[in-house]
Amino acid sequence: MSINLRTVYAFAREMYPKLSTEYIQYGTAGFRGKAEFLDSVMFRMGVLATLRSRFRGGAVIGVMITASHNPEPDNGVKLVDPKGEMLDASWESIATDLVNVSDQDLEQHVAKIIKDNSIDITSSSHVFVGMDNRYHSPRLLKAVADGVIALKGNVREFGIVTTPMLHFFVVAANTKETYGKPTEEGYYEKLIKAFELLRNGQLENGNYKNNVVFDGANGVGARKMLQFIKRMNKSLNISVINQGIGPGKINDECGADYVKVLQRAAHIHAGCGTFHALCQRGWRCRPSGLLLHQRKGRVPTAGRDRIATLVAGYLMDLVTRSEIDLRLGLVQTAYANGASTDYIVNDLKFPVSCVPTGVKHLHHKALEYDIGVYFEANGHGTIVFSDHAKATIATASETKASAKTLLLLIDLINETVGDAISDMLLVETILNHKGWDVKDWISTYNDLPNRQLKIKVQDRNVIETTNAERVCVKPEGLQTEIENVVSNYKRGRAFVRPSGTEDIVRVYAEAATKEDTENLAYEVGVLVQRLAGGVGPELTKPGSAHL
Ligand code: NG1
Repeated sequence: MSINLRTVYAFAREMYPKLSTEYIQYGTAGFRGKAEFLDSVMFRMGVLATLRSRFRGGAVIGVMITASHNPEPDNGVKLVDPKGEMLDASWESIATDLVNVSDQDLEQHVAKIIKDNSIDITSSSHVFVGMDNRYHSPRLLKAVADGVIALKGNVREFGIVTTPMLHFFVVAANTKETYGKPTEEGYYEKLIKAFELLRNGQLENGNYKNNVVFDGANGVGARKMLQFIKRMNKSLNISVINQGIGPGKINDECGADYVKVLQRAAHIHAGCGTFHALCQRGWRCRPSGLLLHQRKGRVPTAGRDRIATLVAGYLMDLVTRSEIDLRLGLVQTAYANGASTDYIVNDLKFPVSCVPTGVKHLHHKALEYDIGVYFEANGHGTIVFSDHAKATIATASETKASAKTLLLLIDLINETVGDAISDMLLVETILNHKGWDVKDWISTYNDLPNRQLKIKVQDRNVIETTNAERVCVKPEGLQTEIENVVSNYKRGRAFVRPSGTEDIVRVYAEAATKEDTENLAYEVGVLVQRLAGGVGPELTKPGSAHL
């Protein structure tokens, strides 16, 4: 196969010219921005994925087109490495440079990547592409596919899928289907089979009832949930709201982020009658995040920390009962509620570590354990099992029922990345096994009230942090001022960090009471505005209006 790099330039010039000179960076969630400026970015990511696949000996590389929880006019792209991990950090800068180079320099730049990484450009390559249901995604998908074609790579388009589904397909293909079939059907099949075996015909137990409502946030998760329902043998009764067929927009006044960050009940654009009538539990979803909401009008009652503690406690119990010796660990970020960390460390006696925000950091740390549980700030989480853990569990499952359950859990969990649908099925399984309703679950510990704020500043990168983002080292003096403020509040904790996905600085605060939490968040927000170049309107003092 002969490849002429001139084709890359020709495609770029004719079809995907670079329209913006603004410097963009491959961040925690790949590239994100206004969709109208992303065509050239997508084309170049198609090129990069092909190079990466050749670099990795022809293994499948995934390209996901989504801006996840961002507003609808935004889109984004991220690459998935062969084992389902996020793109290796050493290639993030290659991605950044490739996207920022001018059209004129593109051909030479691609040649340099090939040379620097000793890539055999004539070898085979495979790229899987998926997209969310934003209206501009199909256009952007075509740009990615053209990037692959420009380098004569093989591209397989999956159309509208969730991000975790694409990770699943990549891993399934790269493991020669031992992980599952790399198709939408293969994904449903694997999860549903494990879920129904774990249910074992027991649909209700004690306080656990078999009805849930699923808020699809008008996103791709809603469509896929409907597909699940079609294939499930009524093993879980699910009503889907915000299906994306009414007037509602993606993540607009609904979804996990809206409910969690603003602490308001979501708008329900369809099927609201069913919400309370049917439901003891409501799952609020976006493609990645997950949140459980008990009743209409109430703020959320269970998010990532509750899920993490429920899962950790359950795994600990199964491992103990199976009489196997495995290293268990839970990975959190600074956003984890302080009360959850206390509960996990003191009551469950489960080892905990804290890492910076971003799935790649959590996933990486979780791999250090035999069974690593992680849940990201947004509720995005999963469990990873080492090969040693899998083999030990398989052996024990021959004699121990608890180990058999563990074995099925491995199949139920999308180990490749946090998957809200798989996580929901996992929680439903655990609650059913325990005979718990939401009240039982929530009563395990009391969350500290917490508050997040978004602060607009001139340049969010003036903020630098250390110690898993819990300490701010720049601008000078800000950390000392934060600590002074925090010391006035009982059980107070606060930190600030630049967002990796939005042009803002995030403030997190928690304290013993709701009122204190609001005041603490406000005070820290004002400090950020003063010391880090705030550009937004003045923050409203708590009590005077809604923040
Ligand atoms: P940033 O914008 O860096 O805070 C957000 C979420 C992360 C993760 C990424 C990627 C919060 C506080 N942060 O990151 O958890 O989901 O987006 O989508 O929710």
